[in-house]
Amino acid sequence: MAELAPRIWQVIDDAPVLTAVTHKDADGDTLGSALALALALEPIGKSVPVLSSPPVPGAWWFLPGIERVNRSAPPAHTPVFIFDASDPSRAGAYESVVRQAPVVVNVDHHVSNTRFATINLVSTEAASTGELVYDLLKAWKLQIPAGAASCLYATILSDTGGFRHDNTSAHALRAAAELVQLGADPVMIARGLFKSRPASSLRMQGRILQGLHYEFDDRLVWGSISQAALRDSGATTDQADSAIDQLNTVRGQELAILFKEAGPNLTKVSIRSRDQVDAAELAGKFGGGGHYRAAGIELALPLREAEATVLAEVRARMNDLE
Ligand SMILES: [Mn+2]
Repeated sequence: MAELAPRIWQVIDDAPVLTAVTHKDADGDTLGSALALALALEPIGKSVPVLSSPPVPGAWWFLPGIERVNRSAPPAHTPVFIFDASDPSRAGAYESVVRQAPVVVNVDHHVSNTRFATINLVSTEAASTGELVYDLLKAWKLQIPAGAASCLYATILSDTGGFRHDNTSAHALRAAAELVQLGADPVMIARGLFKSRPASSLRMQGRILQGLHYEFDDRLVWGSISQAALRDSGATTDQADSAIDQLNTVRGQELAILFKEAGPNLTKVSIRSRDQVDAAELAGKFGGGGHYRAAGIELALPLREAEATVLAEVRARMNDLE
């Protein structure tokens, strides 16, 4: 950080316009990081368009500055900041914007980051990518406006699962406290993150919970949601994302897996593990990635085939544990 912060500042200093890119299927971390950079740099005269591969999940409506996302076309020949993305393909529709940029700054905390950029600020110690953005803004001695503080607080609250995951470090908690001091609104953000689900998402969760499978003495819990079940409950695929956390609440559990049918030949898989299984490594077997205890896969397979493929590997590993 001490060495990279001045180099990254040089990029900003030299450019009147900077493009901030999130990863596709945007989450609170990637959006909060991009928006915080925009909100913190605007007061010093920078223009920072924020690009996020559509459709941007509606769940992030409460982030300050969210209305500016995708408001303008990608500007040409500007430095690009990309947040929380392990490789350029994660930019989705904006991959070419990243690939064609003269300078790319990659800010991320994923183990799987390929260090693809001109400058790579990658720290797996950080609870959220936004925590790194916070450290940058502090290193640059920039005034952090209340809106940016809320965005950064949201990255930490969301990536630590409300201060429950193993990335809940002293540094993350300290950053959160300092951000509240700077005007971040913890009640608004907690409400936005945890108390703003559409009723349809609760109905959909009911469908998932009813159809769960318990194997290996409840140490493996898995379930799936089909497009038909999604339609019946009135929910969308991105609303299914939070259901995985409900699957991961059984005492003595090692692995929770949720299969989401995203199309006739596309299945999204969410994995949560406890201690004995490396979720990132498991996901990596199928071209996915993530962290030790939380990872994801996108498989170009129909739902049932995706289940069979992943579960064969999973059961082999669960057998090895015994
Ligand atoms: Mn993240």
